[in-house]
Amino acid sequence: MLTKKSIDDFAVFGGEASFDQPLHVGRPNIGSKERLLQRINEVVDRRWLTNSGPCVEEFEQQLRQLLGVGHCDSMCNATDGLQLAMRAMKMHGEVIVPAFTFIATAHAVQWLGFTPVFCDVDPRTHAIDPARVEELITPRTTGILGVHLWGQPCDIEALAAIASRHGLKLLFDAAHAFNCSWRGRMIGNFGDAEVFSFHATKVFNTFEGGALATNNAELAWRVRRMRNFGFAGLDQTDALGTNAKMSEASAAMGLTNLESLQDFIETNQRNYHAYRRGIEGIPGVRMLEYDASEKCNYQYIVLEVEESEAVLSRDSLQEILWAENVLARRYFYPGCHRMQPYASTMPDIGSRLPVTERLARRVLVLPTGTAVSVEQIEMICGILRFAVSHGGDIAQRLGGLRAVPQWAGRI
Ligand code: T4K
Repeated sequence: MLTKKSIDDFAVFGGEASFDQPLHVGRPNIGSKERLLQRINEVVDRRWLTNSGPCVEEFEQQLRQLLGVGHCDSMCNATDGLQLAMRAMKMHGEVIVPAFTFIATAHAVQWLGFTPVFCDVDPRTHAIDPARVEELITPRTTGILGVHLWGQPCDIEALAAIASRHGLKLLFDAAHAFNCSWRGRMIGNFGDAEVFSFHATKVFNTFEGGALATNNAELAWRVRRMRNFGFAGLDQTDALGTNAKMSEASAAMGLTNLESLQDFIETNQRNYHAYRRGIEGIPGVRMLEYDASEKCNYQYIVLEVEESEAVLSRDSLQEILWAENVLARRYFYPGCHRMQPYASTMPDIGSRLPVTERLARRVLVLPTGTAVSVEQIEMICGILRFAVSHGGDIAQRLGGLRAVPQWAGRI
């Protein structure tokens, strides 16, 4: 129950915070601690800690089954998985990526010495806009790297058609899309390959980790070798490789969390509906809706704030929430193109990325997952509703707070 009666009660103005502990976006979901510790015990007893041990083998087999895909190879994280995929697919030159994504997508391309070419996104889904992709293709383009942002599949059909028309490779960054589907088929089966993240903050985690899924046997074979320094036998490498292997401890976490995956998703779904009820009708605040006819992990609660209607900006709402101990995040502000090294090498690119620029100003992501209860969500929504209903006064006071010089309290 929201106890705030006037705007003086907001923590940002000196009132008591609504939560005594911080609520994080991306608090890890963790399955049975007993099962995990039992598995770790077995790992230690076996003295087989990494390099395709039995936990990794079993984990990969379960992933293949869950996704209905031919090959699914674990990785130490998704960033390395993306790099391995691009190298194994023989991409080079320019790779088209959305500008509105986590920076890892762009950095993976740049790290390989290729050029990420930033593409604008669809204002409705926030995913790479196929209509814009085609305009960016040059003779140097070798691939498209789409991102299933927030777990919503890209326009896979349109991207596949463009890739095939221009002879380009098609890779998907599926970091957010584990256990999601497109037209009834699991993500992991599309493009030349798809890469998942199992980072601690994802719906399903292996501490750090990821996986590359593909139905291309030859590509999978190349990736598996590259993942282990390029070894083709005990004493020989047959190509340049790196170390992108998952450890047995991470796979033990993966096996344990797979047993609870459906519980995590049900909790996320419950939270999503609680947020929908709580956000509905707040002027200027819109929540991203997932397609109920597809499998979805509901891991991200994504708001868009229209300042002219809410009277408060997204940043003001974030400031209010943080003071209340709700650590809402401005993912993916300010857009990859405005982060280094890209901001220096392509300083004027923002003008052709209007949707990215707009979303980077408007999007706010709220806490969910097994660490957040429905009561807490109702409280968060209550804070937002109360703040927006006093938007004018709050904006004025926040403006006043910022106008006070740093030294003012000290004299
Ligand atoms: N592609 C996309 C589209 C991605 O979103 C990501 C990763 C990648 C590729 C690359 O995947 P990996 O190589 O990581 O497998 C976090 C994650 O570090 C990052 O993995 C994730 N995307 C991104 C969306 O979120 P930050 O910079 O926001 O992390 P941080 O440290 O601020 O943590 C977020 C919140 O989670 C904090 O409030 C604290 C909380 N937290 C975090 C950790 C690690 C916990 O409560 N416990 C924890 O153990 O990037």
